[in-house]
Amino acid sequence: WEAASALPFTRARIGSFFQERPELKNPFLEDALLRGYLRRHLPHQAVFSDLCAFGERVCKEVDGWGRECEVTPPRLVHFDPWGRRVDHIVTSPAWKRMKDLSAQEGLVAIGYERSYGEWSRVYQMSKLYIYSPSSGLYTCPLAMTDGAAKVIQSLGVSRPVEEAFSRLTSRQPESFWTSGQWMTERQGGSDVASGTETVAVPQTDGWYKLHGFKWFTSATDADMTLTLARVQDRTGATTPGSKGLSLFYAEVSRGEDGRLRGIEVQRLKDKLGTRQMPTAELLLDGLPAHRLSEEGRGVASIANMLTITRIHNSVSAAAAMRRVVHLARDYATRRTAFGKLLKDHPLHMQTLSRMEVESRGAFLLMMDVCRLLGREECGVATQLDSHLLRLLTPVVKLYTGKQAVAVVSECLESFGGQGYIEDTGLPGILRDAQVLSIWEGTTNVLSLDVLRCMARSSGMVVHAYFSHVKSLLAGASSVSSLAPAVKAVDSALSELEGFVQAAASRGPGYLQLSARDLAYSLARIYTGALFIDHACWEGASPSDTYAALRWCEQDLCPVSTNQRRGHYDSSTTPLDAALVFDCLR
Ligand code: UCC
Ligand code: FAD
Repeated sequence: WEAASALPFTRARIGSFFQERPELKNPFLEDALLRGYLRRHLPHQAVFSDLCAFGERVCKEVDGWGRECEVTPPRLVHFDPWGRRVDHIVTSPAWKRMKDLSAQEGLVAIGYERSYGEWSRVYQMSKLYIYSPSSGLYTCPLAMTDGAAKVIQSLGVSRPVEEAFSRLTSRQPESFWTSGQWMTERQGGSDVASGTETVAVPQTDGWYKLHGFKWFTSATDADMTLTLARVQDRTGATTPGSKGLSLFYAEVSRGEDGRLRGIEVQRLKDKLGTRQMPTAELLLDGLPAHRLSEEGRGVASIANMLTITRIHNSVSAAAAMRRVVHLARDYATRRTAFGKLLKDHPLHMQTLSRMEVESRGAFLLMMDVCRLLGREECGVATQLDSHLLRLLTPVVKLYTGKQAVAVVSECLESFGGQGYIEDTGLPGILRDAQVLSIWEGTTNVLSLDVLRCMARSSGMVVHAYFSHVKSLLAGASSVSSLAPAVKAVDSALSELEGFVQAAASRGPGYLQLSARDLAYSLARIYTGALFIDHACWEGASPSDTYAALRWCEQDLCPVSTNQRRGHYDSSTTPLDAALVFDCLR
């Protein structure tokens, strides 16, 4: 050392210990539940080979691109050097590679090729689940692309949108298009019916020109979009509310002068997360558009898109949870504290196992909704399946969106201080998770959607829910190791049934106050039944049983608990408001 210190020049010594980083391994091979689920429901060698190869590509190649998207966010160039307005959204090369990869891997196409019949959606979403946390948020344009294809298919693939449909579902990178979904305006993203000011002016050729301002438009580098507007009559008048909204198709293209046709990009949003992806404010100034829906049927017609994007949201939520737990588990085998690896500290393992249970629950609920979607699209859905799909789509979106924020936040702590350091890539997962409960319908708005769909079906949706959960439990009646879980779900189901019957006579105010807890109860009970059903499968492992027991130990029916506490009585409303505004006394 003395000899070294005598040297006139030497590099600073900063110690010899460097912590090994958590390693991302093949996310397909690392996921016992995903592989078990597919072995049970979709035991096709070609599917396994494809997912295994894709998982390898994700961890070796794509994850790096995702990181590149994060550190090279999009930027907006308003003017060219000579002062001409160009509105170029400049994205990273990695973002463009994601587009090509999405086509090649069939990330949208698989859902429309239907090579595996009613299980095709499960296959497609398994692939997206592996991809999502490494995708640099490219799953956002893919969700909207899938949603747009679904809307076009449901309304009829005919002129002028048949080319768009074939591009949205193409496996050829040079033909593949992505779509936007422009619904939100300054006055309201939840209350679209009141918030939409955009008008559609009829043209002599049957097309329209749109004039309005879209306040949030994500992945704005898309090739086309679906959007809502109010058709003007000859006097320039429009119909207010939901009945005045129609659905339009528009291409995002440039004229010979290089300017966007009928669009000005006002600015890009400065966001907490999802920074990899451009989200813009757009002035529509004569955007040429084709009316896709009947006049006044805009919301009902875009509902198919909402179903698809909400399911994609749940896939991303479940995938974010899976990814952080995967990395935390690997880190626990590399990091030493108090003389032993983290994995040998029982309290640390208990913490990770609780997150594992949450992430498994999200996976099972999300996959079941994908299963139902696949059945409906292949024409094999029973009425019960269709009711369940309608009910569980908002439920899975709202529940997994919230779970993702909680699990990812908790999980960052398991990396200690490194979980807070930007260039580990970990904080970005939390920032991105935060949006999952906001866009595509906030938690409250979706809870109210659950109420509406229950109310409008004259009891059919509720009946479908109860009878399906009961049938899942019946399959486990003779499995003694699962008895405590079965008992817990069964009794929560009875409480829920009691609540639904009693609440019907309490009026809309009472029901609205219960909406969020009701949606959570629907999610937890149904997921409990799915855990039990999966643990009964002959290929299940002891960990599947343990996870089922653990899930079912929580309060499965918070709506009943809070009803007993009087949380939905009308007397609470002024008290809640007084509490919130207490500072104004
Ligand atoms: O946020 C956005 C994009 C983000 C980027 C994409 C991310 C994708 C995931 C990526 C993962 C990485 S786009 C903006 C999303 N915006 C929303 O989700 C809006 C939230 N607000 C609602 O959902 C509201 O409940 C509304 C707008 C649907 C309420 O509208 P109305 O007109 O007041 O509602 P009504 O009267 O209940 O519904 C009108 C019609 C009815 O049909 P008919 O007339 O036949 O009775 C309803 O049954 O629409 C039907 N309908 C539905 N049908 C309404 N909602 C649904 C539904 N969810 N499913 C089926
Ligand atoms: P508000 O509707 O004002 O809601 C504010 C609060 O009030 C919420 O907590 C909500 O739950 C609550 N609330 C509202 N109504 C009720 C009620 N009846 N009862 C109880 N509580 C209620 N939109 C697009 O159309 N296209 C896009 O591509 C797009 N991309 C986005 C990207 C990002 C990153 C973000 C953050 C948003 C994006 N959005 C997009 C907009 C998004 O869909 C809306 O922000 C969202 O739907 C909420 O609407 P809002 O912002 O108007 O909130």
